[in-house]
Amino acid sequence: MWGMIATWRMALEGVTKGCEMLGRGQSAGDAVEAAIREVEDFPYYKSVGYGGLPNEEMEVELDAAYMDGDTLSIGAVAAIRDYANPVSIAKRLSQEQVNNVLVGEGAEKFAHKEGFERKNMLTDRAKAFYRKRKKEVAEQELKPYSGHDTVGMVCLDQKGTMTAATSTSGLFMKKKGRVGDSPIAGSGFYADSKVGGASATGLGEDLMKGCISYEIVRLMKEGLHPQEACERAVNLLDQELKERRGKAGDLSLIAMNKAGQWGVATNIEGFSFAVAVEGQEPKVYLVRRGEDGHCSFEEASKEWMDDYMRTRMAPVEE
Ligand code: SD4
Repeated sequence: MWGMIATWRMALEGVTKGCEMLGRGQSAGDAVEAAIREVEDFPYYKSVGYGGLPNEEMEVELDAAYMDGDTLSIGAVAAIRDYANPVSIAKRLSQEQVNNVLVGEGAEKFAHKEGFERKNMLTDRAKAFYRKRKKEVAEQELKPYSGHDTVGMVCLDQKGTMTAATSTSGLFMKKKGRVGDSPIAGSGFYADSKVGGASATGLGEDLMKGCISYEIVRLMKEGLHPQEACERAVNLLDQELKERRGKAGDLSLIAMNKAGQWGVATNIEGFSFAVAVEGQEPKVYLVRRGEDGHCSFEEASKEWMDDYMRTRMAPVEE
């Protein structure tokens, strides 16, 4: 059995590519990296890689991570600028004994020495979004961009190896140096080939409060199906945050276990994800959260898919 699950519709092309690799018997490490690179390279996704939205100072600072569920090796970069594929740098860092997580200039130096592709990641389109946002309510509370798009993936290969990886430009207009959950092990991602993996998207500051990806893997280890594990973890964190802080940020999670069973949960409207397992084509689903906190999903219609691309690629009205 092999499979792959990822946050948001935008992961579909990457998941498709990754699954072709998995079907040919390639490793979960290579498949997840190739899948995330696909998303990083596409200029119209505003929260990942090239074309990602800038921070307060109009710089694109990216976070990314990679985890190997066999060895539990982790690699991550945070607030890295001017590199095309942060996920590949993270994967490379996971092979080191120490210095696995590098930030800012240190991460850039490492990437330069290792010969990774440099690229100015700030597009004219992202600049236009920046100017537009500046004009809008200046003191608006910082939250994930609507239809926000951090990519997080969990992958299972034919040999039973599981990996997880993430890539994001984080929150639009974040402070320089701000780091979200995506490069933080246990919060934005976690993978253990003996159990399964999980990955998150949403408000990093709140996702971190529950170490939520680890929590889901822990629940799967206790025997819960990925769907149950995701719902329990998301609902509990949502409830705790509301109780203790009066509100909860966006929390959306995907997970897969070592048998290729998968699950998702969210506390928002409009969360989508892409998934494929051996014998099942990659598809995009939309999640609906019921009153009882139970999440159901249905395949995205052709109209929805077309509309998604149309809005992503529409000119930016300043
Ligand atoms: C962050 N979790 O940096 C990310 C943002 C995100 O879709 O998921 N956007 O907090």
